[in-house]
Amino acid sequence: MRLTRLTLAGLVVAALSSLPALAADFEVKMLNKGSDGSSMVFEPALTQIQPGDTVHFIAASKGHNAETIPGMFPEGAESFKSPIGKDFSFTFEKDGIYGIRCTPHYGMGMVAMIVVGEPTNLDEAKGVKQPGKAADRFEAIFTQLEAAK
Ligand SMILES: [Cu+2]
Repeated sequence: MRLTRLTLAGLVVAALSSLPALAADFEVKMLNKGSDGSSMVFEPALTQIQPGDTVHFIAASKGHNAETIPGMFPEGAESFKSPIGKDFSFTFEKDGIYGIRCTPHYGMGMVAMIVVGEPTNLDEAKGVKQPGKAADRFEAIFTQLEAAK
């Protein structure tokens, strides 16, 4: 009896561990003021996820949205542009770097990056010309991404 139970337990563990990893949820807040005092930010600026994971963009402050930056997401991936001032969720399926901007505050540097699996389009993403403060913020995010490897 005891042996049988142990065997059963072993089978259950084996079955569970062979299941694919469950999809995870992440939050990115859209804020007038970040925790470090800088204004117009997505927080965190960099989120690394796996294909099938969902990111919830939270309208913690009013007047913001989340939009994929043209040329800054993997080929074949779906682009999006969320309505201003609303929470928005997106499930990322394709590996690569997704540059995200707040449409009204792009030039003020309100940008974020979602990296799904492998950063397959790193060179293309780095090559996108960024306006104003977005250039500095993305430089910092790319540095953070390098450090996270
Ligand atoms: Cu904004």
